[in-house]
Amino acid sequence: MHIPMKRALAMAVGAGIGLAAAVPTWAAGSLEEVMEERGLTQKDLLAAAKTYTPTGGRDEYMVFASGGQSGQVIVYGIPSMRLLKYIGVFTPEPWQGYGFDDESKAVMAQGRVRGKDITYGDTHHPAISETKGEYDGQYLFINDKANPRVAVIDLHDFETKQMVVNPLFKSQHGGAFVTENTEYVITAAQYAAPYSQDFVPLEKFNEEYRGGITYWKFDRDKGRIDPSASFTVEAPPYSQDLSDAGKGPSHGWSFTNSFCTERYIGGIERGRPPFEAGCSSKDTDFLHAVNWQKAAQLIADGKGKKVNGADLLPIEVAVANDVLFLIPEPKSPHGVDVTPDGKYLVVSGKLDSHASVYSFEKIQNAIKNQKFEAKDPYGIPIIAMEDALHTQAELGLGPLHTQFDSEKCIAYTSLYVDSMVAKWNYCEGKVLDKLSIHYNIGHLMTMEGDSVTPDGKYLVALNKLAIDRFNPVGPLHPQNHQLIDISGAQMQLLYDMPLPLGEPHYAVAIKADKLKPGVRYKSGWDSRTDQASPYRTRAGREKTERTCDADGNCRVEVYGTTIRSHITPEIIQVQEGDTVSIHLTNLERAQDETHGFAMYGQNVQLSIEPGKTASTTFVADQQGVFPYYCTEFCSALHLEMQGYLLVTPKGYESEGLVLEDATKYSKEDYEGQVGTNIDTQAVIDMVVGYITSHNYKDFPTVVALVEDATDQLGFAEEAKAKAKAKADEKDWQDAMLWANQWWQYQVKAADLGLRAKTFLEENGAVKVK
Ligand code: K7E
Ligand code: CUA
Repeated sequence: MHIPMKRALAMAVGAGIGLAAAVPTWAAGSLEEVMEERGLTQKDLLAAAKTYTPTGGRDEYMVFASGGQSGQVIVYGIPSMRLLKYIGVFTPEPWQGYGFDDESKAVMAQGRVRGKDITYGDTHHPAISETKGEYDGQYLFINDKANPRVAVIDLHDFETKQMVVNPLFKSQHGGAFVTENTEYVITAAQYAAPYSQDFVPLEKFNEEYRGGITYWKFDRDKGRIDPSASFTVEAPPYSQDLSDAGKGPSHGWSFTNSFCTERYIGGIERGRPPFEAGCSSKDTDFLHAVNWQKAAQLIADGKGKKVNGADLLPIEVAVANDVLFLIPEPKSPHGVDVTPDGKYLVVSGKLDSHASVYSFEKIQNAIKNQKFEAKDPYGIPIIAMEDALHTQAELGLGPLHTQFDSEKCIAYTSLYVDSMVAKWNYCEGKVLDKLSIHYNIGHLMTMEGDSVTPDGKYLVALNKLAIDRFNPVGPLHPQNHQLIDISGAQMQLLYDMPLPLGEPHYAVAIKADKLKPGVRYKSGWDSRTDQASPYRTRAGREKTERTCDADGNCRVEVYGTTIRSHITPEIIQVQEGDTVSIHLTNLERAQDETHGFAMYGQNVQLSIEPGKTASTTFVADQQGVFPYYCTEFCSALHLEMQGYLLVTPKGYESEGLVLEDATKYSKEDYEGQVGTNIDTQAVIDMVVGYITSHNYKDFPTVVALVEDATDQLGFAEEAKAKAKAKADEKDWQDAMLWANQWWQYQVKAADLGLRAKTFLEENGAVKVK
């Protein structure tokens, strides 16, 4: 029954896998013909040439985009705009076992709010960790607006490692923004609320509702936020919005916008004008400037107070120590962005057609001279706008966010109402170019645009609406990321990418070669704690343990393994009512040989990447038969990667039945199989001969494949010994089955060997003497 597979394998090897050199036959039409047929212009072709990435090609930049209401992070490449990954963050992501395995459930449990599981997030602003203001590619942070949380993603494996819940806020939009060396991750409250968890009437809004800005201490050695070393600077109940950290000369400071400084509290149902009127009646709101370095010192000196167990720097203390200042900013501001040199801050008011450029130096002079125009109702000094302003530029309608170019003084600002991007000079306040986008741009992003040395090159417009850009898919449209070439004097639109996930809000792009993700875990690794798993299991050490307490509550612990193409154990028998934990270690070392684990009726789905140990725990509360299997098509015998959980009724007694195979094998079957195995070995030897006669050690990919193939051949030897032993006993049934298992390992080794050989052929390996 294995003949076709065997033949195919032998033929493929015999032909030396010549397929790679074949020329595709569909490319018959000339460029002109294709252009005419598809109605393409020269400009389209140029755009295509700038984005098209041939098979095997890599992108220059990697983008981490917020998945908005999906609670995820989306990873894609630039310039190809090819999607690479969704990272489960605040939302379960079954493909990754996220929110299903015990290890990631423990991460999600850190994000509980008032004891409740929150299984979605409203992600807004991703931030890459920085060293001296440069993206270092180690960590990614992202906030949840709806529930005031921040998540830490390790870019070593692109997995979410931690969630922290803000102990004071009830929403948190302005985050995550990192300081120059990722000392802190900054988040700001949005909708003011009492710090207390108790009911406080809206009538006490001015006195008891508060905003704030939180500085989450990041412990780089541990790769985790340390809540005990984090603190919040108290702020009035203005709706704090986006923030940015100072850099260079302004390092040590941070800046946070606000809106609704009217402190309007709505109430249409009480006959009052609505929020949107009451929150936009003044011509200016307040930019908050915070000396966080001094704030941290004050907290360390014990000048703060504990609220809900967290360190808070009260407004009075902040004001008395020159930590907190306000500066008027025009109308309903949204973005605040510090320029790469750290000298200026660009602020845009949604209801103002200008972008306002504030000078950090002027702000500092005003503070030094104690030159304030007034104090706000909470006693915070207000620096007059004209004392802080460097310049203003009339950009267009609805300016929101600003990003920077590699060229000095050049910035790009999104115009929400106009649906345009404005390129302008913020030193001189002069508009240089404008480009229409589709439609209603929110954030925009240049390559490494938040760092001290932006690369420019490309810009992505993160649009709120797609409307008519794509084939219709019902009332809920995809999002639209538009790629724009900004390398020339004039911006050129290159590509529209539909994103079928939540509203993107913000994205960050890093030079791809700064990322150094691993391809496997150390064997038996808990990827969420980044430590060896207490449940790690080695080959041959698989076991199932059942223990019961005095009350007769029983636990079954299964220590299992997965490797192509079997799950050990293949039969798990428990009793109705048992709590069952299954811990599986993927023994593979080969790149991309992930195994999954899904089970009927128990909401179980694991993703076990090479080296990982993942666990699932459930109560087997109903008797029955529950098949389980691997969910990744990992080898030719993937479908056979299966097993049974048998949940017996309480007190079940075995009837003493014997497991019997439905197919019987003879001595001839055994000898036939052994013959095949010997032929297969000849094929393997040939491939090995090819590999070892070339400089394969110069290719790490091939070295890894060879290691894995060597493992498989080791298993083949073990199976061969078992087959021989059974043959000596004249147990032809088991001898045949072990001989077949021996062959299965050979096939896997041959598959790996062929992959290695093809790689060598395609990558110019040379013969060694
Ligand atoms: Cu959508 Cu930065 Cu949350 Cu602006 S935010 S658009
Ligand atoms: Cu492992 Cu399919």
